[in-house]
Amino acid sequence: MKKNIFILIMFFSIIITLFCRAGNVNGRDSVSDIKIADYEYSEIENPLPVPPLLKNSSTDPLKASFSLTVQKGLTEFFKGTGVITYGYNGSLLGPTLRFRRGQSVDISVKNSLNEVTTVHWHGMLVPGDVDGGPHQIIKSGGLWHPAFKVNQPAATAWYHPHGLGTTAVQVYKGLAGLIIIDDEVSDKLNIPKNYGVNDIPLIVQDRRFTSEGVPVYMTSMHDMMQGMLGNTILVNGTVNPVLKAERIRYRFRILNGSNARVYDFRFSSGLKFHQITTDGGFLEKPYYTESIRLSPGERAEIIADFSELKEGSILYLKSGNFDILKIVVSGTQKDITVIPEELARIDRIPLEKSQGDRYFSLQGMGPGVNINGKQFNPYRIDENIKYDSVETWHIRNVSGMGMGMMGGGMMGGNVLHNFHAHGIQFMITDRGGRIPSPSEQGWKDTVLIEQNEDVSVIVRFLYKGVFMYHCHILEHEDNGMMGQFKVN
Ligand SMILES: [Cu+2]
Repeated sequence: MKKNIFILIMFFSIIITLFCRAGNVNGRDSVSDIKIADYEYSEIENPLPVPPLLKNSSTDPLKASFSLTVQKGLTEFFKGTGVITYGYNGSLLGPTLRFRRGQSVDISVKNSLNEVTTVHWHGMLVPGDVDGGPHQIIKSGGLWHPAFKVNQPAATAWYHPHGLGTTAVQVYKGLAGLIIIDDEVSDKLNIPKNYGVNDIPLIVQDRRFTSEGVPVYMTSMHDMMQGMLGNTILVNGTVNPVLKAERIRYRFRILNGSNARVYDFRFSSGLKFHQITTDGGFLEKPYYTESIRLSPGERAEIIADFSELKEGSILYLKSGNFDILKIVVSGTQKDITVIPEELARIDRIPLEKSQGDRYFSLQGMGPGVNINGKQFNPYRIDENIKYDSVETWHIRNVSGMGMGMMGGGMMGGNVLHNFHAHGIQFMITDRGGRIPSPSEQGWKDTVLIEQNEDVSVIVRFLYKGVFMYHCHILEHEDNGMMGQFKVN
């Protein structure tokens, strides 16, 4: 009886919250008059754009200076349907920032939006006061000048807004960009590294388009539960992208920049590829596989070898039924790159160094999602951690518990969460009682946790300040599935 009343209360609170938040990204429609396209809106193909590298205005090789403006713009995802989007230094997404290990970086961020924003450097090891979480607000018209030293291995990271309760909608409107970190290890590897030529960034996001080609946000009950899932995939902000490729090896830096969708990337032809990195840098050895799973916020670099394919071959990078990127392979270009047997040495933290355990229970649903029974409170520090200490964190997704009826049917079964923490890179030591797959045996800052699954990670805390930990399904984060830890 009690359980039924609880479910009823949850149901009505979800409905109310949903109606308060639902609508067009441009604030036009109500839920009832939106027609969602149930097919890919258009077949017109577009060349895959590559985000430009942002110019470093410093002449000192030990320094890097960048300028970003957060702005509003107009984007035609489909011809003749201009819609308002957000971007950094442009109307959608942002330029790629390229840092070198050892560099002192300063960034000038101007907020030209009519609302507050923040810029979080996801995957960067930086102190809490420049991390760009919900405490480092940039007011409308305001400026922010974070500065930090890059001291971490070569990796692909990214930047995106992280305002209180506004992360999901601001990312959905277009705010996201890549960060590339180079170091001596990446210099020495003879892998594809010519940005935009054989080293291709892929920012993969899904959007829900109406049958008129207009993106809409939060139009169904599912969106509150599982996060916002789209009906169309964008790569680097473009629908139906095509890459004209040579018959050589390509490195793809894949970022799952979606709000809530989990992808199982594979090639349509069954072509196997080498995964070479996880979120925080190179694996020790390439992992030869035919698919890779990435949840929101996660990154992986892969090398695909097209040299054995026939002239004019067409293949697709796919996930489920989605064609994510069409690749047309041709040409006779020579390739001097290799797939090395060894990539990097990883300084693993020995398990016996762990000085303590902490437990994080990802639970609840819809507007009630929480961690350890608590929803986010910016004025509360949830975990106090000693600087330079090593801990084991045990993260559990218990969303399904006691929710049999709703979890099984209407809500679509498996409730996924993932766990991202700022200011750290961790190593997964245990996934569901097993050692993790080779695909996850590198530095991570975001990890997918399926329903009723336990994941343990070991981590050393080398940066001081207040940091967030949260579910990176952005609607869950904004609904309060987030906490704060303080390293001191
Ligand atoms: Cu979640």
